[in-house]
Amino acid sequence: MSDLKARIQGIRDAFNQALDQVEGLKALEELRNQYLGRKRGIVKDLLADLRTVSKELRPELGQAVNRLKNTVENALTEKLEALKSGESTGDLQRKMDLTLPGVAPELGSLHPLKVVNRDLIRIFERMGYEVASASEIETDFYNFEALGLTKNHPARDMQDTFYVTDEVVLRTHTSNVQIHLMQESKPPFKAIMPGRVYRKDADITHSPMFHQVEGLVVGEQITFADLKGTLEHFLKQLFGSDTKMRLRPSYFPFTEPSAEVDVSCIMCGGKGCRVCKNSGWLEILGAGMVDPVVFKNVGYDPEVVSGFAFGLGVERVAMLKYGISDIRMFFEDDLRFLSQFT
Ligand code: 2NL
Repeated sequence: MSDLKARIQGIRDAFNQALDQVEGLKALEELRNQYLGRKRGIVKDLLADLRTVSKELRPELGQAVNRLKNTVENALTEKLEALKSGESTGDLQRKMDLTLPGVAPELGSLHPLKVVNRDLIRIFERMGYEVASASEIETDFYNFEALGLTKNHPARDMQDTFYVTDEVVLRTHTSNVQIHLMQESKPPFKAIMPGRVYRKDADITHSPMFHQVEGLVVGEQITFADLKGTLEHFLKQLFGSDTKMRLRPSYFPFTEPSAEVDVSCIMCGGKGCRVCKNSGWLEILGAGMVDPVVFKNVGYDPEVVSGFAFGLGVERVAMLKYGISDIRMFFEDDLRFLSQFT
């Protein structure tokens, strides 16, 4: 009797020792067969030997053999799990070379219009201008009437307006912002108005939605010389200090006098090339002294205050700066185009 008990303890010790030495799944499978195998497993043999034990001792020894069987089964299962997880990290370590350089994530970049818009705003902010904005959907009054563009004014034909209702339009310029600003504040001030504007027009240089930056300076004794000096400084900042400026007389319904502002060609420096059509000059801005009618419409006394205003198209500047020939490229979200501006 104690004979069998001692054998059970001996088997338990031997199993534990053997299990400690198992290093792979194959060796574990062999150990399982050795102890729990159906035919000649050590534990099976023990159960068979139980039959030779007396009836009185059988229950006690039977329980001992069962406990051994459970211990062996549990230990084998535990070891199997341990080996499996160990094996998978082993696989990973083999497949992953931690000394390889990493893969850099693809970074996005700013849209070219955003870059130009930001540069324009910065130049004016450094001159002390504030940045103003207002709604892109505007009443007829703020988009036209207050600017002196009365209902039957011939200049309304200059702009192909998108109408929402008879009295509400998609703004055709950012000048609506100037009207709101003048109504809300007292001179002197200087401000720029960047934003989206809309006109019924579409070809390689016109988009039904485009971006404008307009500027407005109002105070006592603001002169045409201020306009000239400001714009010359602005254009040198934008295109480089060698840039030359030239003014040509022009017409805008809300300024008098008005001027078209050219810069020496940024491609050839003024010698003449394909971009400037051999003229040496590029048209870049429209500007002028604010018409007294506009001041009257916002409750300013044109005998006391004067001012200048200007406007430019952001797309046009970006097309010239980057040599882009078709305005529609800005709005197609083609990565082959956009990724060139990183
Ligand atoms: C252009 C020309 C211009 C203005 C915009 C303006 C606004 C007010 C009063 C007077 Cl409220 N003027 N804006 C003046 C001259 C030219 O834009 O070619 N834009 C793309």
